[in-house]
Amino acid sequence: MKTNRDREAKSAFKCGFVAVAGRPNAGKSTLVNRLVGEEVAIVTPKPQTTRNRITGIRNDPDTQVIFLDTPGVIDGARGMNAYLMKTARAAIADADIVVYLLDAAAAARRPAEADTVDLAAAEAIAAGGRPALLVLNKADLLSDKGPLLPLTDAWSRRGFFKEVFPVSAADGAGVDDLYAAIRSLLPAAERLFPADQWSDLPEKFFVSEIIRGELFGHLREELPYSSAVVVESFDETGREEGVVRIHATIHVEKNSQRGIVIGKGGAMLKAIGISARQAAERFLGARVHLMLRAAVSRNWTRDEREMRKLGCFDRQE
Ligand SMILES: Nc1nc2c(ncn2[C@@H]2O[C@H](COP(=O)(O)OP(=O)(O)OP(=O)(O)O)[C@@H](O)[C@H]2O)c(=O)[nH]1
Ligand SMILES: [Mg+2]
Repeated sequence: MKTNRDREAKSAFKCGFVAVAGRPNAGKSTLVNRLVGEEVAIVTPKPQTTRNRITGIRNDPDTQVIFLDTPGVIDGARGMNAYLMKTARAAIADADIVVYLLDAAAAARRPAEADTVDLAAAEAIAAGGRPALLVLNKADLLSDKGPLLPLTDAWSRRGFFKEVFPVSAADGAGVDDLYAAIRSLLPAAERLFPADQWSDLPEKFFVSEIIRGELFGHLREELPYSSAVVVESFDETGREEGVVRIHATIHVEKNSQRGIVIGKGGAMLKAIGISARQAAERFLGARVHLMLRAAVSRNWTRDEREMRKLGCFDRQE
């Protein structure tokens, strides 16, 4: 039999979707990882790292929040850029709450009117009618916190956002206050996912992202942007004995790029494979046999069909 207290706890339960948006490199994935407490999204010092909508689920006794990490908001309407924008827009449209991130350290260096992409994005988010919060991220980089005040004032006056939060996703400062505000705005609803689940994406997806993360670490300049990783097989039959066997392919756009990925005598591919295997082992909690190869899918970033094949598709499609 249910007691009154059980019923109360049930009716007080809150659950909803929170889209985390902002320009490339603002720290969206870092913030989502911190809020969820798991590394759901790869973080790199380079812009346009996140390609897919990535979900990270935070479970508390009275709340379940499904965070949607999104690709950075950018200008430009072709190929990969158009795809990234579409993915971000779709996540915002599906969310109950939008959290918009600004790199506060960068914003403090320029007049607020210069943030045309941010202004346009904020306007669009406000027009969508969902409650929205502004996060001034990377506050730790401002040794003098002085510039935070005028920045907060300027954005508060514009009226796009319900509240403004100075935060450091990197060291966690201000994140609890932000989370409390998110929680207060969530609708009352039952949980959508089991309480021990922290993403709805398959392990296979995370392994391909782990490998892609290593490409950013090992390859220079544009090469990671020309690369996609496909996990061809994920064999768990040995999982009981603690072994997972994975075949994955790194796709690049040209022969010359494939040469760089493979490296002299295969040295680069080997180095990428070793770090990716170690990271995958930590993630899966099992030994991993990783077979990695490199292939050319000519100009795949300019061809929508190829992009889909290589993992760039909106999950709503
Ligand atoms: N100092 C500092 N660095 C941060 C903070 N948050 C993120 N970073 C760094 O900023 C860089 C970009 O972080 P990401 O989390 O990958 O940014 P993102 O917005 O997801 O980027 P895209 O996916 O490329 O759009 C990384 O080098 C992070 O370590 C912060 O609060 N303080
Ligand atoms: Mg990201």
